[in-house]
This record gives sequence, C-alpha cells and structure tokens, in this order.
Amino acid sequence: MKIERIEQFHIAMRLKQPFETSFGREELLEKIIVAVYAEGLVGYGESPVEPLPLYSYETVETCWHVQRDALIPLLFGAEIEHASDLPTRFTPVRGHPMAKAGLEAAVWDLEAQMAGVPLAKLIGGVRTRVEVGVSIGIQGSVEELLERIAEYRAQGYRRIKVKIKPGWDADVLAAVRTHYPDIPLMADANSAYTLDDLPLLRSLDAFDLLMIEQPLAYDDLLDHATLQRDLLTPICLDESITSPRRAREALALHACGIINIKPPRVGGITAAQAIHDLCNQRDVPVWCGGLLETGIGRAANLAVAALPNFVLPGDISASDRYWEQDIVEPPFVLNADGTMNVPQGVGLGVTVVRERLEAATLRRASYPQD
Ligand code: OSB
Ligand code: MG
Repeated sequence: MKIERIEQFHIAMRLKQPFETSFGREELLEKIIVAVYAEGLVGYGESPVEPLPLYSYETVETCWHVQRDALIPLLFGAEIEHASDLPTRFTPVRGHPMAKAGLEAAVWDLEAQMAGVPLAKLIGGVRTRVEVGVSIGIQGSVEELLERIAEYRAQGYRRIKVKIKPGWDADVLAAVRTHYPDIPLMADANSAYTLDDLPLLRSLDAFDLLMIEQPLAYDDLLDHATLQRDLLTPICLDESITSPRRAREALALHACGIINIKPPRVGGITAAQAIHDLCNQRDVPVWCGGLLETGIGRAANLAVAALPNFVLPGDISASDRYWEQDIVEPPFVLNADGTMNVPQGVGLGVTVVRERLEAATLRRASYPQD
C-alpha cells in the first residue's frame, strides 16, 4: 500500500471516575490517535501515552515528536507491503514502543480493510469472544473498594484486579477474600516494592491470587527471578516487558510465570504476536492488559486477545467503565457471562465517530505538511 496522508490528534478524554495506582491518580487522560490514509481508506491507531513519564518513559510530547520527526517520514518512503514489516522499517528509531504501536495499528487496520477481514482474523485470532475482567484503582477505604467490587460483579465482571501499594495491600486483600472467598482475584503493584519487602510479598501467598503483577522495579528482571523462587503465587510481568527480546530474557531467567501483553507497551501488534508465540512454545500463559484506551485501542487489544494463548482474562472492560461516551460506535459492552465480543466487521470492526474525535482534540497535525 502507498500511504498518502497521516494525521495526528492529541486528545483529552475524562474518565468517569479517577483511576489511582501506586504511581499516581489520573482523571483527564491524554492520548495520541493517528489516522493513516491509503487507497481511499483510513486506518486508526492509538498511542495511550500520558502527560508525564510515570507508567512508561514515553509521554504525549515524546510520542508527538518521535512520530512527527522520526517515524512518519519512514512511512512516506518506500511502499509498505505488510503491517508486519513496520517493526523492521522502524528499527533505526530506538525505543518509543507506544509511538510506533499507534502507527502500526493504523496500518494493520488498513491492511485488514483491504483484505476485507476483521483484524482478529488477519492476525491469527481464534476466538469470537474473550474473557475479560476489571482493574480497580486504589480507593479511599476498604469499604469503598468492597462496594466497587460488588458493583462490577453485579455488572458481570468475574475476574477482579486490585491495585496495591505499601500500606494498601495484605489487609485489603484479606478483606476482599473474606467477602469473596472464591472469585478469580489478582493484585497489581505497579513496581511499588523491593526485595526488602519479601516478608510482606510472601504473606500474599495466603490469598490464592491468580498472580501478582509487577511487584518490583519497572525495568527489572533479576530481582523478579529471585522473588519468584520464594513465592508460590505466579509473578506476572507488565512494565518490564517492553519488547519480544525482553520477553525472551524474562523467560530465560524465570523472572515470571505469566506475561501481561499490552500491544502498545511492546511496540505494536506484530511484537505482541511474537511474544504470544514465544510464550506459547514455553507453555507460559499470557493475557491482554490495558492502558485505559479509547475504543480505538480497545478494538485492537480485543483482536490480539483472540490469539490462542491468551488464556487468562484481559483488562479489557466495557466502554462505560471508562467513558460517558466512547469515540467509536458501537461502544464495547460486557456479555452476561463476563466475556466481550471480538469485533467481526472488517478492520478494527468499529466506526470512529469523527465529530467525537475532533471534539476531544487539543492539537492536530497533517502530513505531509502543507
Ligand atoms: O498496570 O495494568 C496497569 C492502567 C494504566 C496504567 C497501567 C495499568 C493500568 C490498568 C488499567 O491496570 C487497565 C485498563 O482497564 O485499561
Ligand atoms: Mg499492570
């Protein structure tokens, strides 16, 4: 395909409820959406970056700059045969996986539209619905957390993920287990602990958690390997896995038993497929994480979660868990059995509502610049 035009949208979207993790509290989210035009079609992709480098080193400003000055010029060079060729095209640019992933997703959307198939089908997805859960931020009190869990359970979410941090951990999980002895439950620390916290982390084995997500430093593998030897609960890595190479290193070191694959964190859908395939060969289960995406990123995540080794419920919640109004139609809804449908229309399988995208836009640019 020959790319004719690319647009960048820096958008702001307000969450219905603030989301608090060990690294901060978010309410007004900012992201970069790209629209890629070729052969009379348009594909969309999302880079779920944040204003500050708290979850990842990438920010709205670095993403805007790296896309504009380094990545977009590479897409206007030679024609692109397949979306899966983009990681190679992008190799001269070091790092910046989310900036790359947004552009790559838009080209995947285009390729699926040109082939006349849903994105999930094009990338090897085998499911039409996937099991999903909900990730619940740190609350003001244990009572509030129990209320939130009751609300989400009533809506149909089965697996519950609780964010933890020092001071909001063992007692909180004990209270949740007292009220819900049997639910699929997990905890995500977003790098809030060190090996000095071994006794506390060991005590979490009592709560029969599905996994504990990223307990130690955001870029660590070695300490996680040491910790995993001392824990019964499987460690799941999130922040530490930023590429297929890092996934290979993590498995070689036995730093985790499970990997959370977020396509934007690892550089895109092609990298997500590679990590999926590697984990599949090693019998390491994976699941699809989320970065509070709009419907554009969510559609891509659902396509990826349809791959065979995505055997654990994803952090892919319904549009109304995040937004008063999503920027795609139809919005994503939860099925009564705790699953979500993988879109079956061509490409992303949802329609981007241009007026809503433009209403959310703070800054816009079009390339080649006129
Ligand atoms: O660590 O998984 C995480 C959201 C923002 C940044 C990091 C994380 C999260 C979530 C929310 O847990 C997942 C979602 O519902 O999109
Ligand atoms: Mg996480």
